[in-house]
Parts: sequence; C-alpha cells; structure tokens
Amino acid sequence: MAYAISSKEIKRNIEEKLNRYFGVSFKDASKDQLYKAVSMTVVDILLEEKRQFNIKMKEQKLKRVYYLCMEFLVGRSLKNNLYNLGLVEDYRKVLANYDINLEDLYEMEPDAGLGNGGLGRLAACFMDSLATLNYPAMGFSLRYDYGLFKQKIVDGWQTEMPDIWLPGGEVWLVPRSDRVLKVRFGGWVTENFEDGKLKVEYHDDTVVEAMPYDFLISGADSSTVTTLRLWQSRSISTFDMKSFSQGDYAKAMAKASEAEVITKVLYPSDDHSQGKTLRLKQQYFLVSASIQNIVNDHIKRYGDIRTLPDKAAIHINDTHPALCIPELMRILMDDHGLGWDEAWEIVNKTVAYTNHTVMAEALETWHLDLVLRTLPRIYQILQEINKRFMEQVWKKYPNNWDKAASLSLIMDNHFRMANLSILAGHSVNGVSNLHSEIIKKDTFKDFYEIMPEKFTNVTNGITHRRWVYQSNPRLAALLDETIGHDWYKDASCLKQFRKYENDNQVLERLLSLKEENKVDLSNWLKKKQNVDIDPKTRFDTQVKRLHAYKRQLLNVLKIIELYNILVENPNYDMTPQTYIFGAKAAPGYYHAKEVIELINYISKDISMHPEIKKKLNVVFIEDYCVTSAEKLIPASEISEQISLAGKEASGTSNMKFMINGALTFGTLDGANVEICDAVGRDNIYIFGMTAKEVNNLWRSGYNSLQFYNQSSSLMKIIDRLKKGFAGKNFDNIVNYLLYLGPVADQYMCFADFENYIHVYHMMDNDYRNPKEFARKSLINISEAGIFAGDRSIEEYAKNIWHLEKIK
Ligand code: 26Q
Repeated sequence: MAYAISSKEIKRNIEEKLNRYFGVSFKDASKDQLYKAVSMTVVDILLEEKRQFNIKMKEQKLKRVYYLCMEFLVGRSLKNNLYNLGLVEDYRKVLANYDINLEDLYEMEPDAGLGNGGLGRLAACFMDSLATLNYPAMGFSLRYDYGLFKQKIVDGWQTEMPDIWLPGGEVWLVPRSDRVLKVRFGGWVTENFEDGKLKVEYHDDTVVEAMPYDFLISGADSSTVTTLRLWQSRSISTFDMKSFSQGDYAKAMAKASEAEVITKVLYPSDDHSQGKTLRLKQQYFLVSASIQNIVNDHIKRYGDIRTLPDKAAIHINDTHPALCIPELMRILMDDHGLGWDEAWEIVNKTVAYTNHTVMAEALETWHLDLVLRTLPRIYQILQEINKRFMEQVWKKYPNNWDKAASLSLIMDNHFRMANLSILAGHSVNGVSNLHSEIIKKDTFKDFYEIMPEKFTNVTNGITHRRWVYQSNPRLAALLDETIGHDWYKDASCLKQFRKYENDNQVLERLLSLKEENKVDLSNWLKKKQNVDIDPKTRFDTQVKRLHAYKRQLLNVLKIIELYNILVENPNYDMTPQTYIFGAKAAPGYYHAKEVIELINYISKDISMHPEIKKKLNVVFIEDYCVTSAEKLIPASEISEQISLAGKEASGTSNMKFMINGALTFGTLDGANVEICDAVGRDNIYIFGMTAKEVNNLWRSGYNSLQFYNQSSSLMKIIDRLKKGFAGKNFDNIVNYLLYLGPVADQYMCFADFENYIHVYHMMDNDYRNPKEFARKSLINISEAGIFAGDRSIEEYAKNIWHLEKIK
C-alpha cells in the first residue's frame, strides 16, 4: 500500500524546499539541489509516518529490539525510500513535467558507506526487514564524518582517499539536539558507601557530548519507520578562552578536537583487532550513549528499571559493542542502586550476541592497562565479572588450569570480548549452520560445554527487495508476470518460479534479461572507468573485501592458467569470458594490496594483447561499494565464493548473486553449504576441501611444494608470476605461495587448485548449453527465498528477542 499523497502535494513540497533552502525554482535548480530538495520531502514523509508509529508504540507498549553495531552500510537512500513508500511513479511523473529524470537524481546521492563489508551491510538489510515486518526496533551506531575510504588505483596500487559523504548524505539525518547525552572518559574513580549505598565518584575525567542524528528507515509497504540513531561526539567546552587570549590557538582548540575525533572516521580494517585507544573510545562512546538512551526511555515509559528485560532486547553485532555489558551493569548499580546479582540478571536476560568470525586474529581483545586508563569504572566491573566467573569455573573444574585459561575473560593481560559476550548474554549465534557448528565444537567449545542452551544459529539473509526488485527490474518484471507480486513481501513464494524450469519462453527471457543487464554494466563501466568489457563474454565476478582467506589469489591462479593455455595455443577453443573483481584492502594490509596490484597488472597485460583479450579479459572495479554492487550483481553469471572452508562465517554476496540468477562457484564454506542444499549439487559448482579436510591437512602439515612439484600447471603459473605481467614481476606473491618468504599461505590455495580447475571445466562445459544453464539459473532464483533477511529476522524475533509485531 503506497503512502497517500497527491502529485500536487509532491510538487508543492519540492518547490517549497527548493525555495526555502536554495532560493531557486524548479526551472533554475541544479541536479544537486533537486536531489536534496526531493530527499527532504521524503524525510518529511518519514517523519510523519514516524509520528504515527510512535503513537502506536505508546499504546501497545511492546518489547523492542535495540541493534547495536559499529557499522551500518546503508548505501543510497532516496531510491530505496521511494520504493518502500510506493511513490516511485508519483515522483517520476511530477519531475518529468519539468524534464527531470528521477534516475539522474539518484546518481547525485553519495553512498552512506558507514561500514566495511558484510557485517555492516547485514545490519542495513536487517533494518529494512525489521521495518517491513513491523517489529519494534531501533538501531544505534556512530555518525562518522568519513565512512570507509574511497579507493583509487594508481598504477595498479590501492591508495585511500577520505570518503566525504556528508555533503549530500546529511539530508537523511535528523538532528536531535533534544536528546544529547554525556559520556565520560579517563580519570579515576572512588567508591564509598553512604547509608549502606554504593557511591561512585569520578575525578579528573573528560566529558564528551553525544549528539544524536536520526536516520529514518522505511519498511516496504508498511507504516513502520525504524530509527537508526547515529551519535556524533562533541566537546562540551568547545573553546578554551584563556589559551586563546594568551595566543595559544592550538591549545584553545585541543580539547574540542580530542572529543570530536572520536566519530571522525570509520576504522577501515575488518581483519584484525589492533587495540587502538581511539577505537576503544569509539566503542565505549557508542555503547554508553545508547545504553543511557535505552535506560532513560525505559524509565520514562515504564518507571521501573527492573522490567527492562520484558521491554528491551539489546543485540550486539559482533563484540564491537560488547562494552554495553559493563556499561549496563554500571548504570544499573551506580545510577539505579541495584545490587550486583540483580543487575547481572537483567544484563543476562537483555543482551544477545552474534559472532561473525572464528579467525583468532579477528577476535577482539583489549589490553587491561588501556581499559584501566580509558575507562576506569568499566575496568573495575570487568574485573569483578571475571572474578565471580572464575570462582564458578574453579568449583566446577577444580584445579583444571586448561579450562580456566580457555574460559577466562582475561588472557595475557587482555580482556577477551567474545568470552565476555558469551558469558554475559543469554544467546550466542553464528551466521550459517556450518559456522554455528564450528563455534560450538571448536572456537568456543568450553563455553558450549557449560552453557549449551545459549548457542544457536541464525543464517544470514539479505533484503531481496533492494537486491532484486530495485536493482534488477527486468528480473522483477519477469517474476511479477509469472508468479505474481507476492514474492515481494514473502520471498518463500519464489519457489513457484520453479514451475517454469522447462518453459522455453521463460528460459529465453532469463537469458535475454541477463544479456541486457550485461550491456548496462558494460556501459556503466565505460562511463565510470573508461574500461571496455564485452557483454557477449561470460561475466564471472568476485567482489568482497580483499583478504587472504577469501582467496582472490586462487581465482587469479586460475586466470593465469587460462592465460598460459592461450599463449601456448592461441586457437584454443575457449568460451570468451570476463573476470570482474572489486575489493578494498585494509590500508595496512600489504599482501592484500599486492594481490590488487597483481589483478590490475594482469588486466593491463591483457589489454596489450588484443587476441587474448577477446577470449580472456580481467577488470578491476575501483572503489567497490553498495552502489556498484547493485550494478554488478544483476549482470553476473558466475559468483566466485572460494574461501578456504571453515573460514567465511557466512558470506552474503553469495545470496545476492544467487537470487539474481548467477551460479555459485564455491567451496563448502559458510552459507554456500546451505545454498548447495537448497539448489542441489547439479545447480552449483562445488570444489575443494571440506572444513574437516582443511583441519586435517593443516594439522598434518601443509606443504605447498608437494602440490607444486606434482603440477606442471602450477609450475608454469609460478614461472609466469616471476616473469611478470605488463613488465612487473610478483616475487613476493611467489614466495607467499611457495612458503619461501616470511609468511606461508595458511589458506592453502595450491591444495584446492587442481579441483578448482577440474570443476571450472565442468562449469564451462555446461555454459556452452545456454538453455541448460538458464535452467540452473532459474532454479537458483527459485530456491533463494530462504536467504531473505525477512526469514532471518523472523528467527531472531521468535527465538532470541521474543518480539511481537506492531498492530
Ligand atoms: C575490529 C576491531 C577494530 C577495528 C575493526 C574491527 C572490525 C570491523 C569490521 C572487525 C570486523 C569487521 C567486519 C567483519 C565482517 O564483515 N564479517 C563478515 O560478516 C558477514 C555478516 O555476518 C559474514 O557474512 C561474513 O562471512 C563475515 O566475514
């Protein structure tokens, strides 16, 4: 059901914004002014819906989930909101009267890139589902001035530029100066008992103001609007007048800068926790402001803090917001006078945690000294939590130092945030079946042994409305024509599409719409990067953060193998194919940057050899982001999901590709396993070791040379890397693969190489029969319904948060 508004009103609203904010009329307005004015009218609609929603919430007094996450990778909002409000055509018509193309205005919007990758995009997809399904929810994060860096490739090398999203992005933020809060850092604390009550006093601490900005998120055809509240850090004493008068201008500004830097920029690394003070401050700033906000609202609505667990579920997305545990303890005890046990029970019933990684270097820890210096009261509480827990552990496992060491919240003078989150919350979930099993049996097996009831799985999901309906309108139209429109709100209806698996007409349509999407992508890439790709070639895509475990390098090895074959035999009968890469590397991750360089140099080399390029092309998409994903995924035919089994917690692009009809070429890792179960082995290309085989091989000792010495292909590939591409050799990568340098290839590319090539040839063979391939593609689309974010959210709501829908 569309939001009720007439064309006349839409027109008047836009005119009013243009006039008020820019002093121009429709005719004189620039595209940028139009984008902003149009967006402001949409925000007004959302505010009105929000007002109605608040009235309902007040009447119904329902439990609400608060989703805490350091990242929300929202992307663009204008198009999304117009779709969700059902107003695309109305706005299009109004603008067309002035010869303004709505699509052009979409392009004026910068991405809100407030996230690194999967975890941040998952949070954004979940907000869409929460609003669409009418669950009471609120998200909390930070209003970074700069989101994830912009990637520029200079002579093949990644360089990072600041992501300046706020001019243009700020139209979506509603400032809430009425809800400002204070967050304390540093100093020292004293504890005194006055009249038998604990009184905690702070000394020499620094107080920073948390200013909220609300990002309103519409649901599809629902009147629920979910608020994503983003905190900005501000100094209280903005200006040191005394220093200024004495001419020390830098000092006059110093305090203010120290506070403001907290939300200046998103940390661009998603591979390991580096223990930086500023990151700790960011995390505490988020949780302190958010928990105060939650508690204040609860007291205002219900008067009694003891009922918090009945009305609030606090979800921590990975351990990044885990400090909300000691922070809630602090507020319950110090501000509301509760005793330890009572406070602990409330925390336990309220908090739930999702784990997104099993890789040791990515599990967060914080040095005790750093926590003590930065957050002295939180430090005390964390020590007390651990002390009490260790007493229990010791009782259960007397003199068992191994158990104590593996369960303790403290290890090598560091707090372990995952241990804290598992212990304190009532639920721990992984993000795919395989990942959740690994957590129980391996990563956290000692916790699973003593508290098995906490462990569960919720496989990730994506908002199919954004990732198909909005970004692939041709496929959406075909689905509407064949199975009707119900799939839009209920993705399980996609199963009905399977009826058409032998319908030649539908298969033809699928093939032709894919081809049109490929043409669109080629044109877009030409315009954006001045790169030519041939839409008549097969589009084989790997887009994700660059990380060794995701094995972009394995894909590259395959490409070099094909290159070598073509050099040896230029007449080799090869399906013309284009390999598309998009990936950002953490700025300090040198090896990942070398892989990006290698891809770019192979691409350059191929451009110098037109005969090869006709059959084998490679492109690197600069600055991969949500908006480019929306163009790439609908045009792709093969989706590369080739991480070393056991390492990728879930993957979510695998789901986006699948639902857009691309076939997965992948290992049995993360959600690939469930994709495989859903479509059947004939409709997916699975290769490589299982997670179990990976463990066995690693334990028995992986020797890359063993694989190398038995494979003439690998030898030629290594020779080629030494010889180089476009005049540049890649000795570091050779050393990495062969374990001749300081770092071994822990992700064992060579071990899976032979099978990768074998399965590649099977896939290539199938591709030569377009009908058969289209049928497989149709089956993938039909079976993708279970990977809708709506399904994930229903599971969280029922099994973890215990929510009811708003009526
Ligand atoms: C930690 C400490 C300090 C600075 C940064 C970080 C940090 C930031 C982001 C650590 C990790 C991340 C992001 C992780 C991530 O995106 N994980 C992915 O989550 C997806 C959603 O569940 C999964 O599908 C992917 O498998 C997983 O890799």
